Amino acid sequence: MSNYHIKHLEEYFQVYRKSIRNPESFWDEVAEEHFVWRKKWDKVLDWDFSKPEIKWFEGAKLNITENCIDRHLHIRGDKTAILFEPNDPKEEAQHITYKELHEKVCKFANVLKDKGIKKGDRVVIYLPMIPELAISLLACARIGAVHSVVFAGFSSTALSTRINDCGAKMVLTSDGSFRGSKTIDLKGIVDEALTQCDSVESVLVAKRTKTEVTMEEGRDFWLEPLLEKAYADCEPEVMDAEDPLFILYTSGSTGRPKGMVHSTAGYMVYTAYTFKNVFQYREDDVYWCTADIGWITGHSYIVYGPLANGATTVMFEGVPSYPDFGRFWEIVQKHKITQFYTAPTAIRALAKENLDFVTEYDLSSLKILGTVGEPINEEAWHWYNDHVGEKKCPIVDTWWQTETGGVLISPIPFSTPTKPTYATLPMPGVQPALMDENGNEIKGNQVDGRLCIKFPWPSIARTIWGDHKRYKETYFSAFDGKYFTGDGALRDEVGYYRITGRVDDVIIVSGHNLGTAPIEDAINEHQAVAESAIVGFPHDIKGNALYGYVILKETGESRNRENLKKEINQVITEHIGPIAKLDKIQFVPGLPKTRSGKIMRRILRKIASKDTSNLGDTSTLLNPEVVEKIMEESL
Ligand code: 6R9
Repeated sequence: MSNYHIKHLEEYFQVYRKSIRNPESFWDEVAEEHFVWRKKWDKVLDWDFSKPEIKWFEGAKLNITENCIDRHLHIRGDKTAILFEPNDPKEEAQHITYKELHEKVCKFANVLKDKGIKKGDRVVIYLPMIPELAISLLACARIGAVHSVVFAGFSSTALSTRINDCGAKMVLTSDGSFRGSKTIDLKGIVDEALTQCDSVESVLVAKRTKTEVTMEEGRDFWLEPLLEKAYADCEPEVMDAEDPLFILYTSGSTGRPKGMVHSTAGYMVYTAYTFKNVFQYREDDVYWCTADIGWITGHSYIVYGPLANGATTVMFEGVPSYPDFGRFWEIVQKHKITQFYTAPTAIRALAKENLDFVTEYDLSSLKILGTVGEPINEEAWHWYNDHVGEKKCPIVDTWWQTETGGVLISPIPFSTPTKPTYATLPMPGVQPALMDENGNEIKGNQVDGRLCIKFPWPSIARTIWGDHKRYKETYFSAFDGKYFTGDGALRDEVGYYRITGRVDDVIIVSGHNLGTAPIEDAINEHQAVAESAIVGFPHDIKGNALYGYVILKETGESRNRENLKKEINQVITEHIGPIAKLDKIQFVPGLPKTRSGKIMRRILRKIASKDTSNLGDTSTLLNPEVVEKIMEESL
């Protein structure tokens, strides 16, 4: 039996049981067999959730880039490591082999060293989805610098807040970025951010859009000429298992951003292990995750997890709607993608368009589909399954968080039977628990509660940069001795988990915290509804009542609004019960979303309770104009 690659359900249960009975020997074996170490660990795990302190593979020495690059050179040096698909379909795709990746990363690492970056220094990366982005993460890791990627769609304020929080010495950026038909002036945004930052000594600028930019003498340098001169080999810095690998700020749908710190060895072992199993990766596969490397999904499942497995990983610079809504499927056909991993928000957007955009392309190379980021509603799940997977590709609904580093709950394709809207079963080594409001664990099946994890897994974030107290308060204080995810979940009759949404957003209905997802799912079943979001608002008599924001499909626009409201409540009554009926329904043109596609319910809640004087941090909001519109027309 191989611990590393699970191939059927029976094997999953065997491996899972073993991983719970003796987590240390389980992870010891995985780490021993599948990675290269400069020195093995003295102890597999040391942990105390009350402090909290978590250490995996203490005493081990390694460099993650040796695992992601060097060790592949002899066996798959000429294999494509990174397949870059540009924004403009007319521009040629780039195939970067493992050998080329090695050279590029080494050169980049030497440039960083030349500019004074040393082990432990923080480097903020504000780059579009071009190869330099993936290469820069690896270059930092090569020399032990701590990278902190800021999604290149964030504003200058969001950028400067993050630079200051981690005290970055350097910023990596580009002249501009292409997104669909738009060109964005990234360097200008960096310049503006840097007026607020003192720690940054140098800025390296990659050339992409060839737009004119201002270069500040002594601070700003073009990357290319430096790379050209750089030496093509760079000895990897030997790191301790627990040395920080990167800081990544959570998307900030609630309050001030938190710089989650991930360490080296545990993160590597867990992302590689889950990548292999969740995507059943095989040597000749071409794997594509559509996320941006600015999110944890991109870190773990575009860069580190795939490369640690010697995979071919696709990086796409553009957007799903350019030059038209068939772009994703055109890419699947062109590169014969085998695993395709995206977010429900993208699926819903594409499902709204004409089906011809999908059927026009040959998607027969696909074997496995994945989703991540928010609960996937039933309608979107079926659309994905029927039209993209043509009913032959299992859908892995992967639940996890920036804080967890890797996937915690997901089906293992071809092993775990899937069920729409269910993330199904925990990964080996992961021990979920559902908790009630009084802090007791709810045992048994067909129950719902707050989702906690009872035992550490290797890639759990170790702290919040500069604020360990906040780390403890946020994740380890709500439930004694457990990591609290902030999500609500239910466990069905066979023990499958369904994530129902953030518990801050939960509205207690008839003693049950149904979560926002199942109610929204019901609303979305109405044929005129494209998308919806519900929040609670104070109600004189009931204490709490439901307010629904509903986006109509084009076909619903001409319908009588009062009738639609009745019908929507009828659908909710049928699916959930009259208790979950909405008191107010507002038809809206869009929903406020973070740039990673998550609904900012905090804002909707404020509008519903007529408390709009201070909307909090909106610097990561994708569509501020929608908020204005919703406020104007609120009920
Ligand atoms: C990986 C990522 C984390 C939050 C998480 C949960 C929601 C993610 C989900 C899901 C239902 C899934 N979430 N995956 N909800 N089903 N498959 O998205 O990290 O950006 O930190 O967000 O996203 O609410 O707590 P992050």
